[in-house]
Amino acid sequence: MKYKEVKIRKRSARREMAEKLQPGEIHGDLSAAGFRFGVVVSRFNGFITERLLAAATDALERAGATSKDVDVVRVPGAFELPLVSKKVAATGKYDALVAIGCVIRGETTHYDYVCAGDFNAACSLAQLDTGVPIIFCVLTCDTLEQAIDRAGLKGGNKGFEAGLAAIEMAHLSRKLRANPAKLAIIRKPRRK
Ligand code: INI
Repeated sequence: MKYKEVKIRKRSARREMAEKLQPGEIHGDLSAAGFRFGVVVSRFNGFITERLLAAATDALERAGATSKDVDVVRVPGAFELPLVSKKVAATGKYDALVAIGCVIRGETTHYDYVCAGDFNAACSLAQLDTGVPIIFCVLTCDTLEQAIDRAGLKGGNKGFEAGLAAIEMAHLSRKLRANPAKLAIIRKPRRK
């Protein structure tokens, strides 16, 4: 057998193996039963945030959550979302949170100051610190029309998507829960 032919056969065998490989898959289901959710909602731009909240709780309810499984916590504005979300997550009562807000660029520069607080990064940090998934459902829009589109009109409702994401992440987190015994081994100090 010629060298070139051997090479081609090897390559096609490798490709065949790759095609046959059926990797195990870990994913979050979309059933909310047996989980607890916290929804932190900003009062600012309430016309929008209330619609996002209604859609998020609708998603949770349709997936099997009951009233006792969902708590709503209200904050003044988007700027307050990270701190309060972190505090709510740290209670250990919830499997996932949804942080809801709406920032609209207005005529003043206040929008820029609110965004400069980088509540997106702060919410990310809060979920990494607490280990509780925090779904970021903050609309950042140039106009009220854009916000309305994303809160139930042309752009669908981002609150509903956030509710579904919270359910999926609650499942996934439970599946990937760390084994304390294994963590203790990893953290064991090295012998000198
Ligand atoms: N809060 C919002 O949630 N959205 C906005 O568009 C907004 N703007 O543009 O001012 C806003 N400001 C309030 C801010 O979030 C705080 O609540 C306030 O600054 C007190 O800390």
